[in-house]
Amino acid sequence: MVLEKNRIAEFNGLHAAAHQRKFEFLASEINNVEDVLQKLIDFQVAIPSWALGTGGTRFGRFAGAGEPGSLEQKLEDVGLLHALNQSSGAISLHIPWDIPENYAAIKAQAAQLGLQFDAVNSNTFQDQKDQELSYKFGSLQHVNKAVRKQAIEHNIDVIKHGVELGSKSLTVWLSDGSCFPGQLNFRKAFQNTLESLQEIYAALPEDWKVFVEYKAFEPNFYSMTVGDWGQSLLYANKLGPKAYTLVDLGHHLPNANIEQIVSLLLMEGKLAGFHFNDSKYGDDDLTVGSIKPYQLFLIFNELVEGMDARGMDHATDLGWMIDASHNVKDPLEDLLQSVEAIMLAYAQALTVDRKQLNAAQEANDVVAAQEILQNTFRTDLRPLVAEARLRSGAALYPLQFFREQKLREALIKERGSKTVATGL
Ligand SMILES: [Mn+2]
Repeated sequence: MVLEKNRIAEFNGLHAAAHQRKFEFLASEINNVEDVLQKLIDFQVAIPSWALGTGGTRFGRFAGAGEPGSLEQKLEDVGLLHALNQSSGAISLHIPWDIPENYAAIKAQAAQLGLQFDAVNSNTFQDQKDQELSYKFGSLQHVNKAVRKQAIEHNIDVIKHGVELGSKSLTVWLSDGSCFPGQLNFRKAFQNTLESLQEIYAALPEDWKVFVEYKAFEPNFYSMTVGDWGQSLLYANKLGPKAYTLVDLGHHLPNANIEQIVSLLLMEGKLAGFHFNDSKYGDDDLTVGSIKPYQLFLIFNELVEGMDARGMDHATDLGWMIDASHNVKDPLEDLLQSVEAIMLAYAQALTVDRKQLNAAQEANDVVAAQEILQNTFRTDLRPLVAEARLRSGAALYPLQFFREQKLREALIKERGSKTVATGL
């Protein structure tokens, strides 16, 4: 489904006057508002190919209607999101769920929709139909060298797909670990994993990066071989300058101070980027900002501070991606909400008075420091984010547009009500 530009312009016209009043009031309160707007316009969040269908749990899956049934339709969906918010200009593919049959055609379609190919993702957490050896007891860590070799070759194969598409990074998330004490020799598992990663690293093209993602638990419940940021950083440091640590918000133990982790990884020049989601208990795959919006703001606050300290470009120097997929919402509506939450937290972080905050920190003025952060967090910046969308040709209110214009209904008409997207 292609969205005609004039439909968005018409919608924006209806809401322009009310928006303008709110924006002008807000703009008068913000220093360097034009600079902030440009940063919001430049910022893009990648959409993973597996988030476009309704997610499931191990108990069941309740597929929605009009879900994309092919890679082409997944690109269409991300193109639709991008047309609505102009902030979703990239797609992240999962191999082997989304192997292109024709690279040139897929690249042409993406270009037409204004989309880039973000990091490619390997999969050694499940066995594929025609796979020779099983990953039941791990992949890159496996005690059997032949299994490790198969997993290494898969990762190198994923890099080759990425090269064809114009991706520049490989994300490795391992489900490797153990479920019971005594099952694994931790040191040997680490060494095997490191050696496997070294072989994958050696296959990276010159201008590529590898992101080592960590997760505290699940599917293994006693130990994970890349279980936290310390372990990931160990691998990244041992691998070399093209290896980085990737932070997935849902992959921590409860109450972990993620903003501090982010700050220190940035300081070390080893932060790859983000997988955004939210959770109440652990890896719940919920909509970004739906449970802990203040934490999201505090993370962005450290990101902006840390990136500025290193002279980094917010839009291009880290990888930004949503990684969430759950059971009960329309996936496109969910993604619109997630991108909005990310843009809002980023806008808040951009408007923190850093001079004042720094002065409060230097003076041990704890109360003032808290006031500065919370004043910013409690300021409603939604008109600022909407203005950035307006200026980039997106819809002032993407979710409202999606519903009023009955876009899901149009997709169901086109694709049918019994389509199931590949993925989790
Ligand atoms: Mn992730």
